[in-house]
Amino acid sequence: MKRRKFILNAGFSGIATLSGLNIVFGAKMPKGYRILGLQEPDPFKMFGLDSEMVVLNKKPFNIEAQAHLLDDKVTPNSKMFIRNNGLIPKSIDEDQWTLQIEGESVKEIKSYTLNDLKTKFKSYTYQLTLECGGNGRSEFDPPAKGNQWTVGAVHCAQWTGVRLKDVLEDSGVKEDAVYIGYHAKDVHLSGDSSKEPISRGVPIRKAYQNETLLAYEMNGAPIPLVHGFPLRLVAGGWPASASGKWIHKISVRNREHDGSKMKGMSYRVPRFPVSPGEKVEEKDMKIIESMPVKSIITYPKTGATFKKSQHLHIRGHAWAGELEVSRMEYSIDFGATWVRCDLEGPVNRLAWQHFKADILFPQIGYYEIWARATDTDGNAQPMLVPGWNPKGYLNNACHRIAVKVV
Ligand SMILES: Nc1nc2c(c(=O)[nH]1)N[C@H]1C(S)=C(S)[C@@H](COP(=O)(O)O)O[C@H]1N2
Ligand SMILES: [Mo]
Repeated sequence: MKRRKFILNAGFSGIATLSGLNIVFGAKMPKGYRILGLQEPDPFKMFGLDSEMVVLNKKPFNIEAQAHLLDDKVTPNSKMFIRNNGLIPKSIDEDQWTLQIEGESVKEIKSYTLNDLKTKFKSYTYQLTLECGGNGRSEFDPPAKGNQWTVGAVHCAQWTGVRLKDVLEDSGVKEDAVYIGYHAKDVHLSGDSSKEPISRGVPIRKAYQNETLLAYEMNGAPIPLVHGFPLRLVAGGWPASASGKWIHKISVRNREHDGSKMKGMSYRVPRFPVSPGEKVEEKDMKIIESMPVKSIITYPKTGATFKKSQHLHIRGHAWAGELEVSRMEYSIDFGATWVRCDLEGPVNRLAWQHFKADILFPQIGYYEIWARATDTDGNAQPMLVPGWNPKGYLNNACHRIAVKVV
């Protein structure tokens, strides 16, 4: 792909040009007409999205799923939410791509081509849950700025690549290493190439987990451009912001990584509970690590109608950051009583788990089905929106759907 810039010029001559190219019948264009070459590209076509995906923002692209779209056990590309902080890199040459391991705490700076990674190290495939830290933000009151995600900023795709720890070991990591930070090829919204849209990372202990991958495949094929082609860090169970797309450098740090969106209020929550709307100082904020326990009902679609005589088979997924989900329940009486669902174990650590249940409704009418997951530490999802925080992160309130029984 070649970097192109569309610039429309209509000089004194009255001759319209697009990027220096003469628009031959430009003088005949209806007044105020926006030529195709300048129109927004269609994200549905560009990213091959399911027609029911919801676009929250076009610059940068932020697109979410709806609960019923997430029904597959492995999320297909067409139903994966998209979260960009900057502009998708345009010119990527896979053959020229390198990953450099650098930083104060690396013994030797090393550079790997994609082919080096693929041939020198053992590859692994895991299904990994990635949820945006701001998933559910739209429910906070007072509202928090940022993408107003509802429930659809989560996916669990299959990632193939090499273990970050194997590559770090190969480069040689010094004893004082505490953190790694990623550097990526996306472009800052300002167009300023000296600024990085995002450069986050994880502590060494997370970097060294078996499931923390430098991935080059997603769902059995090269990673789609929008999800990080040709190389992505994948750190399942943590806010997805830790999983850098389009990465070309990993810095091994002797202190907490201080890249773009690591400091200030970004991807941080208060160290202690605060009241809604309260001003919180930066020093009282801490970095989000493992994501909290959560679940989603993916069948039926909210609003569906069923016959009273019919058993309703509900299903969905549950996940719990670094932990597992140990219990899954549903309620049809607004949480007065809870009934156990069937819950499967994860296919591998950090993958979401599937649940199902059979419901027979006592009488006709309107119902809400609420779902509640509990993790292996005994933490259950709250029924209502949990701890308000300035940036609107970590809303793991119970998901609910409406059904009519006739
Ligand atoms: N380079 C880069 N990596 C990135 C981002 C980004 O903007 N640039 N966004 C992060 C955030 S905030 C999220 S939630 C996930 C979204 O991943 P997805 O678009 O593949 O769903 O990517 C993360 N990795
Ligand atoms: Mo995110």
